[in-house]
Amino acid sequence: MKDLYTLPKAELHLHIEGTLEPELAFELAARNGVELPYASVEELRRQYDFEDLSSFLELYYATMTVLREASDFEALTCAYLDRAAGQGLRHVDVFFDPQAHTARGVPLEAVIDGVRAGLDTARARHGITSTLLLCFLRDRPAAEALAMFDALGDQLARIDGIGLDSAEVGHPPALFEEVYARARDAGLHVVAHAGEEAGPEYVREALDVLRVERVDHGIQCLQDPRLVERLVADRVPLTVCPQSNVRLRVVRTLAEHPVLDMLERGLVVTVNSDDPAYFGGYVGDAFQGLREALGLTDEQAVALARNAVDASFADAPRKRELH
Ligand code: ES4
Ligand code: ZN
Repeated sequence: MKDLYTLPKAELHLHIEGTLEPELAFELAARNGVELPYASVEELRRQYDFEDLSSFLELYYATMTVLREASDFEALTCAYLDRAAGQGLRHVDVFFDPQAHTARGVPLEAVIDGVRAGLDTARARHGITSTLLLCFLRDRPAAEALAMFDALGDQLARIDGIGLDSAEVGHPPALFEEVYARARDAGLHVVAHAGEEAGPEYVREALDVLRVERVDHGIQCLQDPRLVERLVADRVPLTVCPQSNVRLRVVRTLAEHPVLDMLERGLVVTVNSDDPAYFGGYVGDAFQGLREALGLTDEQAVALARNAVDASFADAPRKRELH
């Protein structure tokens, strides 16, 4: 059997703020004089028993307040990539949540400087290539997303695409039609979370109104056979995150996760870690978990890894190199 930790992999659904391990959170809290409402690393880790997406997001946003300087974002990004390099990561399309930082007075430029510096280091140190995707928070007003996009200025050239994340139910994709149109006009890649907690209609809207190239999560498409047919026919990649789905109680157990059925039905499925510091594993762990819980075969593992390279935003020569 293949070693799933050395199998070369691309990761397409990874929130950089979701790679913040408790140890680094406490280190940065001390450095920046930020008070975390927990006495220790252990106590923070004990909070990682989530009811649903919103209970996770509450902790996610609270803990990331320790990130204040460009150097903090650089340390975060380097730590993630050093770790993921040891699990076979070769390329990553990285999400970040700028509104969660600018709302606290951290300049967008500092965030991008730090993350980009970390990505450059990983390229030099590990040969890992990457792109950077700016996510809008869907539970904040669409006008705020639009204002941020219009104010990007010099920063526009430093991002490769946009995404849409945070609390899904009640915040449908169509609210963000305008900012997606502008991003597409600017030549950016466009993706969106849809069908994580909300139903297939959110996936359809992301495709029809936002015209996304990939759907993040998307697993609720299974409630609608005609939508599944469409996703198969149009070869729309889905960035599935099995561990995340279990930890946020979207799926009861890993053994019941539909990801391999989806693959066998012809959906262009990829496997990703989402917020690895919070959900118990990096991308190699995600593959290994599927082997242990679902009997992932070597052929399926190779198919998933190949789908991720094809669906990534790596440039064409790099994709050929990764094949
Ligand atoms: C997220 Cl798992 C998930 N879903 C939606 N938004 C997010 N932001 C970070 N992780
Ligand atoms: Zn996500």
